[in-house]
Amino acid sequence: MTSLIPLPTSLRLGEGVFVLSADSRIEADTPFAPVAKLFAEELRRSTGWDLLSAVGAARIELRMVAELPNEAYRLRVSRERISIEASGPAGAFYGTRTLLQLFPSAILGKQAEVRVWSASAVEIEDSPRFSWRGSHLDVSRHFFNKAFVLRYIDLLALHKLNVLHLHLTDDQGWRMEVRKYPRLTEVGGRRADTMLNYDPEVYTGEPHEGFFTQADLREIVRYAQDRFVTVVPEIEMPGHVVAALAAYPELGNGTPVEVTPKWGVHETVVNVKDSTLQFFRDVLDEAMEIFPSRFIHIGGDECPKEEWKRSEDAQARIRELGLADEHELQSWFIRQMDAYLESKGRRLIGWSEILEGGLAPGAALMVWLGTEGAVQALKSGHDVVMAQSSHLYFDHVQFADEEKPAAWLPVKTLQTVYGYNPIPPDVTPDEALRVLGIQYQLWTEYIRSEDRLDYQAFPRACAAAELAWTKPDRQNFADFERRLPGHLERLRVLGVKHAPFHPVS
Ligand code: TNX
Repeated sequence: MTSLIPLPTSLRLGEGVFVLSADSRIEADTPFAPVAKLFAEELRRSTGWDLLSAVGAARIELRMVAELPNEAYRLRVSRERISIEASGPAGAFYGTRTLLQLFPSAILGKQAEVRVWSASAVEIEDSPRFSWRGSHLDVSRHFFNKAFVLRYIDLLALHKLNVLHLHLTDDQGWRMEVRKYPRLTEVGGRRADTMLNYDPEVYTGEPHEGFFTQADLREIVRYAQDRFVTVVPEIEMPGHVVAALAAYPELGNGTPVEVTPKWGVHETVVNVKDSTLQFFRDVLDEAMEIFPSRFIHIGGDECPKEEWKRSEDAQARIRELGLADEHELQSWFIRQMDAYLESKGRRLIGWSEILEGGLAPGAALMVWLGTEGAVQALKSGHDVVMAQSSHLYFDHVQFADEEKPAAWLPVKTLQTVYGYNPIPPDVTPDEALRVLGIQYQLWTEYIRSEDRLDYQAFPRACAAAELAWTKPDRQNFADFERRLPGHLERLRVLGVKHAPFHPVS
């Protein structure tokens, strides 16, 4: 019995097993050499063998075949050999991810004591359902360091997830070094205190700080690239900017602020002066230098309009541009960024609220609110990523009887997640093709430690991975539950402190 997660498109069990030994040799067609090298390094960590230079007859072959779709692979395991076929390196890499799951789970560990490394004979054909298979990670509310992010990227790759959306800036902390504006991290990267859970009266009394240098971010990007994960940076604007304003008050509307210890939506937003737009273009320039991602996330959510209603400058801007109101002003702001990113060959993506006052022409929508916005965007020809809080917010608790950081915090069980239908109602099959994929969110207001992050993420991320990768006709929650214990064993080998699993079927 295999316990593959996510489940492949088709799987046929064969006869016997392939036994890996010190003289099993990994051979790859030239374009797949980097994938083979990475895979050999992984195997060396657990088995102690260097299979790239082995000379034996039993082979693991990575072969290029032109006709398979991008990211697809074919994996055949027989007694004599293993072959992975793909048309490109991503597919070859996913073949190796599946192969890892066919060996005993200790293959994922270090210097394992296992003596016989065998994989059942199988024939697998596989390709993904969606091209955007994402995880969001909020490093602003609580900072998670480079080593942790690298480990997290490996976990994403094991699940065939391929987007890491890094939420780098927010009211409570700015976490990306910007050379032109050093105070963003010097001042904006530290807060004096932290709200405990969601009680505005209760604080931890502890400062919180941290940021990524540009060198850190480049290393993260490279590490992710090797594992076919695209890192999408998010620079929040025009709201969720308190940390930036603490560093550069001239970006604001006159109210002095400090990096806030409080969660929730803050009234403080940026002003709409030319110099402020230029500030964001400068920041985006540095982000684009570091992140090759086609999509750049500009936030755009939860931007209260009170300050703009009171601001002379904002009102003058509205008159000068002939806009109806502050919502159109927000839309205008986002359009400026859309045009800028487009002029650099990139594309803007933003949260649901960038629909307010009209979606910028090239923008893609990341849907966290209801499906109406998704439908509207799809019908007007925009791409969407489904990231709805109703199913995919993993900061929400997993069990009804769990202690909650805030009484109102909803429950998202494993079954809730698995039951998510990312295709909004009332769209045509053609429109549905513009659903790029799904993404789960790890907002970190209440996630203060690495162990807690593991706990909130897993095993729900396993369910999300299956939603993102496996075709709907192959999805079945009872079958997923049957495969999960074997998969959790792998996560334990990797040191993941996942939440408990209580099967319901
Ligand atoms: C809403 S979702 C937010 C975040 C919070 C999250 C908590 C979104 C685009 N904005 O700022 O962290 O809820 O669940």
